Amino acid sequence: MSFSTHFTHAITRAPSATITRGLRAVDTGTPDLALMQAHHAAYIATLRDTGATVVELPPLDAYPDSVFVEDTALCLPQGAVVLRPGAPSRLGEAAEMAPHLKALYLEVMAIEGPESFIEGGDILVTEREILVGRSARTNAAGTAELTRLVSPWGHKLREVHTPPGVLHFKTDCSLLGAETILSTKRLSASGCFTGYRVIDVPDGEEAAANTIRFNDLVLMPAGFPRTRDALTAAGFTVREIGNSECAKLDGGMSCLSLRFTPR
Ligand code: CIR
Repeated sequence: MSFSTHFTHAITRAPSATITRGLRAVDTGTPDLALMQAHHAAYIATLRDTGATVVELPPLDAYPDSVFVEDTALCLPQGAVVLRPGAPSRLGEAAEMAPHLKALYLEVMAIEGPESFIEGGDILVTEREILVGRSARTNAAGTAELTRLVSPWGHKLREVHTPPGVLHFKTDCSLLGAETILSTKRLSASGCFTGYRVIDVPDGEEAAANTIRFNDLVLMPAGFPRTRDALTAAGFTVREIGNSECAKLDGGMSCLSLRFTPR
């Protein structure tokens, strides 16, 4: 079973009423909390449909973006690493996540800083390597510190680049299978996925690039029929989840969970 696509556990955090103050690159309207909660419930139910255990954490009003738990930690088969979000308003979210990882994992390490910043949205774990996209949130020191921590576990890191103007590396790509990546053309054109099988997101549906492969399902945002049809034709079992409210805050399928098999 591939450790990069198959998991026994996920952690999610309920959206807070303060989500209306969440970070966004462009203001396209205030997120509707009730609709976001409904989408979040559908997301969790879909993770559970695969047989996984989902740990649902309560809302954190002090951190408007804390529903996007992916940015707080990197979960690997050998242990977890608590990250250091580069957005100042999100830095404290990582410490809030640490005890929940310690409850499930034998080994939990942490990026210490003070100059290192790295968010989970910039980290794509594949079966053979960990790609880290340099971005406005993730710097070279963060990548170097992560490399020092996970190399003893046998992981190879490769630094790549998040396209300009794109929040996170994984805003534009996702792992669909051990050797298969879904990517926007603007990202795959950089050559960073040479050696993988790449499925390009159809033009105009770039916002569908952030999906998650979770056990036998691919969860993707609703409203991108050509991407859905391409994934279905490629043999994936797709579930569409409403993402209109998280999209207003530049969030998508991967941001909403940590996915792992603890040890
Ligand atoms: C932020 O700007 O940090 C949030 N509004 C969105 C975070 C999305 N997280 C992710 O892609 N992993």
